[in-house]
Amino acid sequence: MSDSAVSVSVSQVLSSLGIADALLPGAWAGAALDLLGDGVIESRNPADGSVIGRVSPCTDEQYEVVVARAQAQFERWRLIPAPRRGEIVRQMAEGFRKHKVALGHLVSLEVGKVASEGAGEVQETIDIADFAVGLSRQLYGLAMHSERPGHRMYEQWHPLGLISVITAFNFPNAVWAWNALLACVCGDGVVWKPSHKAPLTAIATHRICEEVLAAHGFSGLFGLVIGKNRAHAEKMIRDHRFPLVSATGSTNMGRHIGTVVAERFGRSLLELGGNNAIIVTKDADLDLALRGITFGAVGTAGQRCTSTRRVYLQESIAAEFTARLVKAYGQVRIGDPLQPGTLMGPLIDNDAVRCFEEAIITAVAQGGRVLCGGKRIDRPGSYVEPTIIAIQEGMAIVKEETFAPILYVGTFKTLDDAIRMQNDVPQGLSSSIFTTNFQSAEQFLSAVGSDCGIANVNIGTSGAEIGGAFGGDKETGGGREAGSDCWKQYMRRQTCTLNYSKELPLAQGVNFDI
Ligand code: UN1
Repeated sequence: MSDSAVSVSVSQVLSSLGIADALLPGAWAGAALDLLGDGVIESRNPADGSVIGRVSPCTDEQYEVVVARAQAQFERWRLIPAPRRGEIVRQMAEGFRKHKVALGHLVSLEVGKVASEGAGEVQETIDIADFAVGLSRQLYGLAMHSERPGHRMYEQWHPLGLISVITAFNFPNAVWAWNALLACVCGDGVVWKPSHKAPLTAIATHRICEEVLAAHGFSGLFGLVIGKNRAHAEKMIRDHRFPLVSATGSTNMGRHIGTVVAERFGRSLLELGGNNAIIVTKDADLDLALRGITFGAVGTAGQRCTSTRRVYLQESIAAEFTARLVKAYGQVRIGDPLQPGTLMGPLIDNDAVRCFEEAIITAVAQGGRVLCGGKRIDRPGSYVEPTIIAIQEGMAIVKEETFAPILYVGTFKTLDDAIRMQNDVPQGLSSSIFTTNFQSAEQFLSAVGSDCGIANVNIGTSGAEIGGAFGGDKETGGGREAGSDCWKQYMRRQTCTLNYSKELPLAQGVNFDI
Protein backbone atom coordinates (compact mmCIF):
# COMPACT_ATOMS: atom_id res chain seq x y z
CA MET A 1 0.00 0.00 0.00
CA SER A 2 1.27 3.44 -0.86
CA ASP A 3 1.12 6.25 1.62
CA SER A 4 2.58 9.06 -0.43
CA ALA A 5 0.71 12.31 -0.85
CA VAL A 6 -1.68 13.03 -3.72
CA SER A 7 0.57 13.75 -6.66
CA VAL A 8 -1.91 16.17 -8.24
CA SER A 9 -3.11 19.17 -6.28
CA VAL A 10 -6.78 20.00 -6.10
CA SER A 11 -6.23 23.66 -6.91
CA GLN A 12 -4.16 22.81 -10.00
CA VAL A 13 -6.94 20.60 -11.32
CA LEU A 14 -9.71 23.08 -10.57
CA SER A 15 -7.86 26.02 -12.05
CA SER A 16 -7.01 24.17 -15.25
CA LEU A 17 -10.73 23.44 -15.58
CA GLY A 18 -11.46 27.11 -15.02
CA ILE A 19 -13.49 26.63 -11.87
CA ALA A 20 -10.96 27.48 -9.18
CA ASP A 21 -11.72 31.09 -8.49
CA ALA A 22 -14.88 31.79 -10.42
CA LEU A 23 -18.31 31.84 -8.93
CA LEU A 24 -20.49 30.23 -11.50
CA PRO A 25 -23.49 32.25 -12.57
CA GLY A 26 -26.41 30.79 -10.68
CA ALA A 27 -28.78 31.62 -13.50
CA TRP A 28 -27.57 28.75 -15.60
CA ALA A 29 -25.75 26.57 -13.14
CA GLY A 30 -28.24 26.65 -10.33
CA ALA A 31 -25.30 26.11 -8.03
CA ALA A 32 -22.25 28.14 -7.16
CA LEU A 33 -18.83 26.82 -6.42
CA ASP A 34 -17.63 28.62 -3.37
CA LEU A 35 -14.23 27.27 -2.47
CA LEU A 36 -13.62 29.57 0.46
CA GLY A 37 -17.12 30.38 1.55
CA ASP A 38 -19.80 28.56 3.43
CA GLY A 39 -21.47 26.50 0.73
CA VAL A 40 -23.27 23.71 2.47
CA ILE A 41 -22.50 20.85 0.11
CA GLU A 42 -19.02 19.62 0.83
CA SER A 43 -17.17 17.64 -1.76
CA ARG A 44 -14.79 15.31 0.03
CA ASN A 45 -11.88 13.34 -1.29
CA PRO A 46 -12.66 9.76 -0.24
CA ALA A 47 -8.92 8.98 -0.24
CA ASP A 48 -8.31 11.07 2.86
CA GLY A 49 -11.64 12.62 3.87
CA SER A 50 -10.45 16.17 3.13
CA VAL A 51 -12.90 18.79 1.83
CA ILE A 52 -11.93 19.73 -1.73
CA GLY A 53 -14.72 22.21 -2.43
CA ARG A 54 -17.94 23.61 -1.09
CA VAL A 55 -20.96 24.20 -3.24
CA SER A 56 -23.99 26.35 -2.55
CA PRO A 57 -27.04 24.31 -3.43
CA CYS A 58 -29.67 25.41 -5.89
CA THR A 59 -32.55 27.31 -4.33
CA ASP A 60 -36.19 26.83 -5.34
CA GLU A 61 -36.06 30.15 -7.23
CA GLN A 62 -32.93 29.06 -9.09
CA TYR A 63 -34.57 25.75 -9.98
CA GLU A 64 -37.35 27.73 -11.67
CA VAL A 65 -34.85 29.92 -13.51
CA VAL A 66 -32.81 26.93 -14.70
CA VAL A 67 -35.82 24.95 -15.94
CA ALA A 68 -37.56 27.94 -17.54
CA ARG A 69 -34.34 28.94 -19.29
CA ALA A 70 -33.73 25.43 -20.62
CA GLN A 71 -37.34 25.28 -21.80
CA ALA A 72 -37.06 28.61 -23.63
CA GLN A 73 -33.82 27.53 -25.29
CA PHE A 74 -35.31 24.16 -26.25
CA GLU A 75 -38.05 25.93 -28.15
CA ARG A 76 -35.40 27.51 -30.41
CA TRP A 77 -32.97 24.58 -30.38
CA ARG A 78 -35.50 22.10 -31.80
CA LEU A 79 -35.63 24.23 -34.98
CA ILE A 80 -31.87 23.96 -35.59
CA PRO A 81 -31.15 21.25 -38.20
CA ALA A 82 -29.89 18.07 -36.52
CA PRO A 83 -26.51 18.01 -38.37
CA ARG A 84 -25.90 21.55 -37.15
CA ARG A 85 -26.72 20.44 -33.61
CA GLY A 86 -24.18 17.68 -34.18
CA GLU A 87 -21.52 20.23 -35.07
CA ILE A 88 -22.11 21.96 -31.73
CA VAL A 89 -21.77 18.63 -29.89
CA ARG A 90 -18.53 18.08 -31.84
CA GLN A 91 -17.20 21.26 -30.30
CA MET A 92 -18.16 19.97 -26.85
CA ALA A 93 -16.18 16.80 -27.62
CA GLU A 94 -13.18 19.01 -28.35
CA GLY A 95 -13.63 20.65 -24.95
CA PHE A 96 -13.65 17.24 -23.28
CA ARG A 97 -10.52 16.23 -25.24
CA LYS A 98 -8.76 19.40 -24.16
CA HIS A 99 -9.65 18.88 -20.50
CA LYS A 100 -9.44 15.08 -20.42
CA VAL A 101 -6.50 14.87 -18.03
CA ALA A 102 -7.72 17.49 -15.56
CA LEU A 103 -11.31 16.27 -15.60
CA GLY A 104 -10.14 12.68 -15.15
CA HIS A 105 -8.10 13.80 -12.14
CA LEU A 106 -11.10 15.61 -10.72
CA VAL A 107 -13.14 12.40 -11.02
CA SER A 108 -10.35 10.61 -9.11
CA LEU A 109 -10.19 13.30 -6.43
CA GLU A 110 -13.91 13.44 -5.96
CA VAL A 111 -15.00 9.78 -6.18
CA GLY A 112 -11.73 7.89 -5.68
CA LYS A 113 -11.33 6.20 -9.09
CA VAL A 114 -7.76 5.28 -10.01
CA ALA A 115 -6.19 7.60 -12.58
CA SER A 116 -6.69 5.41 -15.65
CA GLU A 117 -10.35 4.85 -14.75
CA GLY A 118 -10.88 8.59 -14.20
CA ALA A 119 -9.39 9.28 -17.64
CA GLY A 120 -11.36 6.33 -19.05
CA GLU A 121 -14.57 7.86 -17.85
CA VAL A 122 -13.85 11.13 -19.71
CA GLN A 123 -12.91 9.04 -22.76
CA GLU A 124 -16.35 7.43 -22.52
CA THR A 125 -17.84 10.93 -22.70
CA ILE A 126 -15.71 11.76 -25.74
CA ASP A 127 -16.79 8.49 -27.37
CA ILE A 128 -20.49 9.15 -26.87
CA ALA A 129 -20.03 12.72 -28.12
CA ASP A 130 -18.44 11.40 -31.33
CA PHE A 131 -21.23 8.85 -31.63
CA ALA A 132 -23.82 11.62 -31.21
CA VAL A 133 -22.14 13.71 -33.93
CA GLY A 134 -22.47 10.84 -36.43
CA LEU A 135 -25.99 10.18 -35.26
CA SER A 136 -26.98 13.77 -35.96
CA ARG A 137 -27.08 12.81 -39.65
CA GLN A 138 -28.77 9.46 -39.04
CA LEU A 139 -31.96 10.11 -37.08
CA TYR A 140 -33.72 7.88 -39.55
CA GLY A 141 -37.39 7.06 -39.74
CA LEU A 142 -38.86 4.22 -41.80
CA ALA A 143 -40.98 4.54 -44.92
CA MET A 144 -43.79 1.97 -45.17
CA HIS A 145 -45.84 0.76 -48.10
CA SER A 146 -49.42 1.90 -47.60
CA GLU A 147 -52.18 -0.66 -48.23
CA ARG A 148 -54.21 2.13 -49.85
CA PRO A 149 -53.60 3.27 -53.44
CA GLY A 150 -52.23 6.79 -53.88
CA HIS A 151 -51.05 6.95 -50.26
CA ARG A 152 -47.65 7.32 -48.76
CA MET A 153 -46.78 6.38 -45.21
CA TYR A 154 -43.67 7.09 -43.19
CA GLU A 155 -42.51 7.85 -39.68
CA GLN A 156 -40.44 10.76 -38.49
CA TRP A 157 -38.76 11.65 -35.23
CA HIS A 158 -39.19 15.01 -33.53
CA PRO A 159 -37.42 16.45 -30.49
CA LEU A 160 -39.12 15.35 -27.27
CA GLY A 161 -38.62 18.34 -24.96
CA LEU A 162 -36.71 18.80 -21.72
CA ILE A 163 -34.93 15.74 -20.38
CA SER A 164 -34.25 15.34 -16.67
CA VAL A 165 -31.03 13.43 -16.00
CA ILE A 166 -30.41 12.15 -12.47
CA THR A 167 -27.01 10.52 -11.99
CA ALA A 168 -25.14 8.59 -9.31
CA PHE A 169 -21.71 9.33 -7.84
CA ASN A 170 -19.91 6.43 -9.50
CA PHE A 171 -19.95 7.75 -13.07
CA PRO A 172 -20.15 11.47 -12.38
CA ASN A 173 -19.34 12.48 -15.95
CA ALA A 174 -20.02 9.74 -18.53
CA VAL A 175 -23.53 8.64 -17.59
CA TRP A 176 -24.74 12.22 -17.87
CA ALA A 177 -23.03 12.43 -21.27
CA TRP A 178 -24.73 9.25 -22.54
CA ASN A 179 -28.03 10.99 -21.99
CA ALA A 180 -27.30 14.66 -22.54
CA LEU A 181 -25.23 14.48 -25.70
CA LEU A 182 -27.69 12.18 -27.48
CA ALA A 183 -30.60 14.30 -26.27
CA CYS A 184 -28.78 17.38 -27.55
CA VAL A 185 -28.45 16.14 -31.15
CA CYS A 186 -32.05 14.94 -30.92
CA GLY A 187 -33.07 18.57 -30.34
CA ASP A 188 -33.85 18.44 -26.62
CA GLY A 189 -32.83 20.52 -23.62
CA VAL A 190 -31.38 18.82 -20.53
CA VAL A 191 -31.51 19.57 -16.81
CA TRP A 192 -29.05 17.58 -14.73
CA LYS A 193 -29.33 16.65 -11.07
CA PRO A 194 -25.96 15.05 -10.26
CA SER A 195 -25.06 13.21 -7.08
CA HIS A 196 -24.31 15.61 -4.23
CA LYS A 197 -21.22 13.45 -3.66
CA ALA A 198 -19.69 14.61 -6.95
CA PRO A 199 -20.73 18.25 -7.46
CA LEU A 200 -17.36 19.54 -8.71
CA THR A 201 -17.16 17.07 -11.58
CA ALA A 202 -20.70 18.08 -12.53
CA ILE A 203 -19.84 21.79 -12.46
CA ALA A 204 -16.68 21.29 -14.53
CA THR A 205 -18.49 19.04 -17.04
CA HIS A 206 -21.33 21.47 -17.30
CA ARG A 207 -19.03 24.41 -17.78
CA ILE A 208 -17.24 22.77 -20.72
CA CYS A 209 -20.57 22.37 -22.52
CA GLU A 210 -22.01 25.71 -21.44
CA GLU A 211 -19.08 27.56 -22.99
CA VAL A 212 -19.84 25.98 -26.37
CA LEU A 213 -23.59 26.49 -26.05
CA ALA A 214 -23.14 30.14 -25.05
CA ALA A 215 -20.88 30.77 -28.05
CA HIS A 216 -23.77 29.67 -30.28
CA GLY A 217 -26.46 31.62 -28.44
CA PHE A 218 -27.85 28.65 -26.52
CA SER A 219 -26.65 29.41 -23.00
CA GLY A 220 -28.80 27.49 -20.53
CA LEU A 221 -29.99 24.75 -22.91
CA PHE A 222 -28.20 22.49 -20.42
CA GLY A 223 -29.15 23.27 -16.83
CA LEU A 224 -27.54 22.05 -13.63
CA VAL A 225 -29.39 21.65 -10.37
CA ILE A 226 -27.30 20.62 -7.38
CA GLY A 227 -29.01 19.86 -4.09
CA LYS A 228 -28.02 18.29 -0.84
CA ASN A 229 -31.05 16.08 -0.45
CA ARG A 230 -33.73 14.62 -2.68
CA ALA A 231 -35.88 17.76 -2.84
CA HIS A 232 -34.88 18.78 -6.38
CA ALA A 233 -35.13 15.26 -7.73
CA GLU A 234 -38.62 15.00 -6.23
CA LYS A 235 -39.58 18.26 -7.91
CA MET A 236 -38.18 17.14 -11.26
CA ILE A 237 -39.93 13.80 -11.40
CA ARG A 238 -43.28 15.53 -10.78
CA ASP A 239 -42.57 18.40 -13.18
CA HIS A 240 -44.62 18.05 -16.38
CA ARG A 241 -42.03 20.05 -18.28
CA PHE A 242 -39.91 16.86 -18.32
CA PRO A 243 -41.47 14.30 -20.68
CA LEU A 244 -38.53 11.99 -19.94
CA VAL A 245 -36.73 11.33 -16.67
CA SER A 246 -33.54 9.34 -17.05
CA ALA A 247 -32.23 8.12 -13.71
CA THR A 248 -29.32 6.00 -12.51
CA GLY A 249 -29.23 4.69 -8.96
CA SER A 250 -30.63 2.09 -6.62
CA THR A 251 -33.60 -0.16 -7.32
CA ASN A 252 -35.55 1.49 -4.51
CA MET A 253 -34.96 4.92 -5.99
CA GLY A 254 -35.96 3.67 -9.44
CA ARG A 255 -39.16 2.07 -8.16
CA HIS A 256 -40.20 5.42 -6.72
CA ILE A 257 -39.23 7.46 -9.80
CA GLY A 258 -40.84 4.99 -12.20
CA THR A 259 -44.11 5.09 -10.28
CA VAL A 260 -44.29 8.86 -9.96
CA VAL A 261 -43.35 9.51 -13.60
CA ALA A 262 -45.77 6.87 -14.90
CA GLU A 263 -48.60 8.47 -12.95
CA ARG A 264 -48.26 11.62 -15.02
CA PHE A 265 -47.71 9.56 -18.22
CA GLY A 266 -44.11 10.66 -18.49
CA ARG A 267 -41.43 8.29 -19.72
CA SER A 268 -38.70 7.03 -17.50
CA LEU A 269 -35.38 5.52 -18.46
CA LEU A 270 -34.05 3.60 -15.50
CA GLU A 271 -30.58 2.20 -14.98
CA LEU A 272 -30.68 0.59 -11.55
CA GLY A 273 -28.93 -2.11 -9.56
CA GLY A 274 -26.87 -4.92 -11.01
CA ASN A 275 -25.83 -8.25 -9.51
CA ASN A 276 -23.57 -9.47 -12.21
CA ALA A 277 -22.17 -12.99 -12.41
CA ILE A 278 -19.35 -14.66 -14.30
CA ILE A 279 -19.54 -18.36 -15.13
CA VAL A 280 -16.22 -20.16 -15.63
CA THR A 281 -16.41 -23.58 -17.33
CA LYS A 282 -13.77 -26.29 -16.93
CA ASP A 283 -12.44 -25.69 -20.46
CA ALA A 284 -12.06 -21.89 -20.02
CA ASP A 285 -8.83 -19.98 -20.57
CA LEU A 286 -8.25 -19.51 -16.85
CA ASP A 287 -5.67 -16.74 -17.24
CA LEU A 288 -8.22 -14.65 -19.08
CA ALA A 289 -10.91 -15.52 -16.55
CA LEU A 290 -8.65 -14.49 -13.68
CA ARG A 291 -7.99 -11.08 -15.20
CA GLY A 292 -11.62 -10.53 -16.21
CA ILE A 293 -12.91 -11.39 -12.74
CA THR A 294 -10.32 -9.31 -10.90
CA PHE A 295 -10.99 -6.19 -12.95
CA GLY A 296 -14.76 -6.74 -12.75
CA ALA A 297 -14.84 -7.24 -8.99
CA VAL A 298 -12.01 -5.04 -7.73
CA GLY A 299 -11.96 -2.29 -10.39
CA THR A 300 -13.63 0.95 -9.25
CA ALA A 301 -13.58 -0.72 -5.80
CA GLY A 302 -16.65 -2.70 -6.85
CA GLN A 303 -18.68 0.47 -7.32
CA ARG A 304 -19.92 0.04 -10.88
CA CYS A 305 -23.44 -1.11 -11.70
CA THR A 306 -21.62 -3.64 -13.85
CA SER A 307 -19.13 -4.79 -11.18
CA THR A 308 -18.75 -8.56 -10.87
CA ARG A 309 -20.44 -9.65 -7.66
CA ARG A 310 -20.75 -13.42 -8.20
CA VAL A 311 -18.59 -16.09 -9.78
CA TYR A 312 -19.71 -19.67 -10.52
CA LEU A 313 -16.88 -22.15 -11.11
CA GLN A 314 -17.28 -25.62 -12.59
CA GLU A 315 -16.47 -28.10 -9.82
CA SER A 316 -13.38 -29.69 -11.35
CA ILE A 317 -11.50 -26.37 -11.57
CA ALA A 318 -12.98 -24.67 -8.51
CA ALA A 319 -10.37 -25.36 -5.80
CA GLU A 320 -7.32 -24.49 -7.85
CA PHE A 321 -8.88 -21.46 -9.52
CA THR A 322 -10.16 -20.08 -6.21
CA ALA A 323 -6.63 -20.33 -4.80
CA ARG A 324 -5.30 -18.38 -7.79
CA LEU A 325 -8.00 -15.75 -7.33
CA VAL A 326 -7.15 -15.32 -3.65
CA LYS A 327 -3.48 -14.96 -4.60
CA ALA A 328 -4.33 -12.35 -7.25
CA TYR A 329 -6.35 -10.39 -4.68
CA GLY A 330 -3.28 -10.32 -2.45
CA GLN A 331 -1.39 -8.53 -5.22
CA VAL A 332 -3.91 -5.72 -5.79
CA ARG A 333 -2.18 -2.44 -5.00
CA ILE A 334 -4.57 -0.43 -2.85
CA GLY A 335 -4.03 3.23 -2.06
CA ASP A 336 -4.09 6.77 -3.32
CA PRO A 337 -6.03 6.65 -6.60
CA LEU A 338 -3.73 9.16 -8.28
CA GLN A 339 -0.54 7.35 -7.32
CA PRO A 340 0.82 5.55 -10.43
CA GLY A 341 0.34 1.82 -10.11
CA THR A 342 -2.62 1.91 -7.73
CA LEU A 343 -5.33 -0.52 -8.83
CA MET A 344 -7.94 0.04 -6.14
CA GLY A 345 -8.87 3.28 -4.41
CA PRO A 346 -11.29 3.95 -1.56
CA LEU A 347 -15.04 3.53 -1.35
CA ILE A 348 -17.00 6.75 -1.79
CA ASP A 349 -17.60 7.41 1.93
CA ASN A 350 -17.99 5.91 5.39
CA ASP A 351 -21.61 4.91 4.78
CA ALA A 352 -20.36 2.71 1.95
CA VAL A 353 -17.80 1.17 4.32
CA ARG A 354 -20.61 0.40 6.78
CA CYS A 355 -22.66 -1.31 4.04
CA PHE A 356 -19.56 -3.37 3.14
CA GLU A 357 -19.07 -4.44 6.78
CA GLU A 358 -22.75 -5.26 7.27
CA ALA A 359 -22.90 -7.36 4.10
CA ILE A 360 -19.93 -9.41 5.28
CA ILE A 361 -21.44 -10.01 8.72
CA THR A 362 -24.70 -11.08 7.07
CA ALA A 363 -22.95 -13.33 4.56
CA VAL A 364 -21.03 -15.11 7.31
CA ALA A 365 -24.20 -15.50 9.39
CA GLN A 366 -25.86 -17.12 6.37
CA GLY A 367 -23.06 -19.66 5.93
CA GLY A 368 -20.52 -17.78 3.78
CA ARG A 369 -16.78 -18.30 4.37
CA VAL A 370 -14.45 -15.31 3.99
CA LEU A 371 -11.49 -16.48 1.89
CA CYS A 372 -9.67 -13.16 1.89
CA GLY A 373 -10.26 -9.54 2.87
CA GLY A 374 -13.35 -8.71 4.89
CA LYS A 375 -12.13 -5.68 6.80
CA ARG A 376 -11.86 -1.93 6.71
CA ILE A 377 -8.28 -0.78 6.20
CA ASP A 378 -6.87 1.22 9.07
CA ARG A 379 -5.80 4.44 7.37
CA PRO A 380 -7.45 7.80 6.63
CA GLY A 381 -10.09 7.61 3.93
CA SER A 382 -12.76 5.02 3.17
CA TYR A 383 -10.60 2.05 2.29
CA VAL A 384 -11.64 -1.60 2.53
CA GLU A 385 -10.00 -4.88 1.63
CA PRO A 386 -11.20 -6.56 -1.57
CA THR A 387 -13.05 -9.59 -0.32
CA ILE A 388 -13.87 -13.07 -1.56
CA ILE A 389 -16.58 -15.11 0.14
CA ALA A 390 -17.27 -18.78 -0.63
CA ILE A 391 -21.03 -19.31 -0.78
CA GLN A 392 -23.58 -22.08 -0.72
CA GLU A 393 -26.75 -22.05 -2.79
CA GLY A 394 -29.69 -20.26 -1.21
CA MET A 395 -27.89 -17.48 0.70
CA ALA A 396 -30.22 -14.45 0.65
CA ILE A 397 -27.42 -11.84 0.74
CA VAL A 398 -26.13 -13.08 -2.62
CA LYS A 399 -29.30 -11.75 -4.24
CA GLU A 400 -28.59 -8.22 -3.03
CA GLU A 401 -26.36 -5.60 -4.61
CA THR A 402 -23.73 -4.25 -2.19
CA PHE A 403 -21.77 -1.41 -3.79
CA ALA A 404 -18.36 -2.63 -2.60
CA PRO A 405 -15.60 -5.07 -3.63
CA ILE A 406 -17.23 -8.23 -2.29
CA LEU A 407 -17.13 -11.26 -4.58
CA TYR A 408 -19.28 -14.31 -3.84
CA VAL A 409 -17.84 -17.53 -5.26
CA GLY A 410 -19.89 -20.70 -5.77
CA THR A 411 -19.58 -23.89 -7.81
CA PHE A 412 -21.68 -25.78 -10.35
CA LYS A 413 -21.88 -29.21 -11.97
CA THR A 414 -23.64 -28.52 -15.28
CA LEU A 415 -23.98 -25.37 -17.37
CA ASP A 416 -27.76 -25.57 -16.95
CA ASP A 417 -27.24 -25.24 -13.18
CA ALA A 418 -24.81 -22.34 -13.61
CA ILE A 419 -27.20 -20.41 -15.87
CA ARG A 420 -30.07 -21.05 -13.47
CA MET A 421 -28.06 -19.68 -10.52
CA GLN A 422 -26.81 -16.73 -12.55
CA ASN A 423 -30.39 -15.78 -13.44
CA ASP A 424 -31.80 -16.45 -9.98
CA VAL A 425 -31.48 -12.87 -8.67
CA PRO A 426 -33.87 -9.92 -8.95
CA GLN A 427 -31.42 -7.85 -11.03
CA GLY A 428 -30.62 -8.35 -14.73
CA LEU A 429 -27.84 -6.01 -15.88
CA SER A 430 -24.64 -7.76 -16.97
CA SER A 431 -23.31 -11.32 -17.22
CA SER A 432 -20.37 -13.25 -18.64
CA ILE A 433 -19.15 -16.71 -19.40
CA PHE A 434 -15.52 -17.72 -19.78
CA THR A 435 -15.37 -20.80 -21.97
CA THR A 436 -13.60 -22.12 -25.04
CA ASN A 437 -16.52 -24.41 -25.82
CA PHE A 438 -18.62 -23.08 -28.67
CA GLN A 439 -21.77 -24.85 -27.52
CA SER A 440 -21.48 -23.50 -23.97
CA ALA A 441 -21.02 -19.97 -25.30
CA GLU A 442 -24.04 -20.26 -27.58
CA GLN A 443 -26.19 -21.80 -24.83
CA PHE A 444 -25.29 -18.88 -22.56
CA LEU A 445 -26.30 -16.39 -25.28
CA SER A 446 -29.47 -18.25 -26.33
CA ALA A 447 -33.04 -17.31 -25.41
CA VAL A 448 -32.82 -19.68 -22.44
CA GLY A 449 -29.35 -18.48 -21.45
CA SER A 450 -28.47 -15.29 -19.58
CA ASP A 451 -31.50 -13.10 -18.82
CA CYS A 452 -29.40 -9.92 -18.58
CA GLY A 453 -29.31 -6.87 -20.83
CA ILE A 454 -25.59 -7.46 -21.35
CA ALA A 455 -24.16 -10.94 -22.02
CA ASN A 456 -20.44 -11.38 -22.72
CA VAL A 457 -18.19 -14.27 -23.70
CA ASN A 458 -14.57 -14.26 -22.51
CA ILE A 459 -14.91 -10.65 -21.30
CA GLY A 460 -15.79 -9.54 -17.76
CA THR A 461 -19.11 -7.97 -16.79
CA SER A 462 -17.95 -4.34 -16.64
CA GLY A 463 -16.33 -1.92 -19.03
CA ALA A 464 -18.91 -1.91 -21.84
CA GLU A 465 -18.25 0.19 -24.93
CA ILE A 466 -20.68 3.02 -25.73
CA GLY A 467 -21.65 1.60 -29.15
CA GLY A 468 -24.10 -0.92 -27.72
CA ALA A 469 -27.29 -0.30 -25.76
CA PHE A 470 -26.42 -0.27 -22.05
CA GLY A 471 -28.88 -1.43 -19.42
CA GLY A 472 -30.74 -4.41 -18.08
CA ASP A 473 -34.07 -5.97 -17.26
CA LYS A 474 -35.97 -7.09 -14.15
CA GLU A 475 -35.11 -4.84 -11.19
CA THR A 476 -32.36 -3.17 -13.19
CA GLY A 477 -35.24 -1.15 -14.59
CA GLY A 478 -35.45 -2.00 -18.30
CA GLY A 479 -33.80 1.17 -19.58
CA ARG A 480 -31.22 1.21 -22.36
CA GLU A 481 -28.74 4.06 -22.75
CA ALA A 482 -25.82 5.04 -25.00
CA GLY A 483 -25.40 3.40 -28.43
CA SER A 484 -27.47 1.31 -30.84
CA ASP A 485 -30.91 2.90 -31.30
CA CYS A 486 -31.19 4.35 -27.76
CA TRP A 487 -31.52 7.82 -29.28
CA LYS A 488 -35.16 7.04 -30.07
CA GLN A 489 -36.05 7.50 -26.41
CA TYR A 490 -35.11 11.16 -26.60
CA MET A 491 -37.45 11.82 -29.52
CA ARG A 492 -41.12 11.46 -30.23
CA ARG A 493 -42.21 9.27 -33.10
CA GLN A 494 -44.81 10.48 -35.53
CA THR A 495 -46.47 8.24 -38.12
CA CYS A 496 -47.55 10.21 -41.17
CA THR A 497 -49.89 9.07 -43.94
CA LEU A 498 -50.36 11.25 -47.02
CA ASN A 499 -53.14 10.77 -49.58
CA TYR A 500 -52.14 12.11 -53.00
CA SER A 501 -55.10 10.46 -54.84
CA LYS A 502 -58.54 11.84 -55.58
CA GLU A 503 -60.23 9.04 -53.60
CA LEU A 504 -60.66 8.41 -49.89
CA PRO A 505 -60.26 4.65 -49.50
CA LEU A 506 -60.44 3.43 -45.90
CA ALA A 507 -57.98 0.97 -44.42
CA GLN A 508 -59.04 -2.60 -43.64
CA GLY A 509 -61.55 -2.38 -46.58
CA VAL A 510 -64.12 -0.50 -44.49
CA ASN A 511 -66.95 1.16 -46.51
CA PHE A 512 -68.48 4.35 -45.21
CA ASP A 513 -70.00 5.97 -48.30
CA ILE A 514 -72.58 8.67 -47.63
C1 UN1 B 1 -22.44 2.37 -14.19
O1 UN1 B 1 -21.79 1.72 -13.37
O2 UN1 B 1 -23.48 2.98 -13.85
O3 UN1 B 1 -19.82 -0.81 -18.52
C2 UN1 B 1 -22.02 2.54 -15.60
C3 UN1 B 1 -19.26 -0.13 -17.64
C4 UN1 B 1 -19.17 1.36 -17.88
C5 UN1 B 1 -20.41 2.05 -17.42
C6 UN1 B 1 -20.86 1.70 -16.03
N1 UN1 B 1 -18.98 1.60 -19.28
O4 UN1 B 1 -18.77 -0.62 -16.65
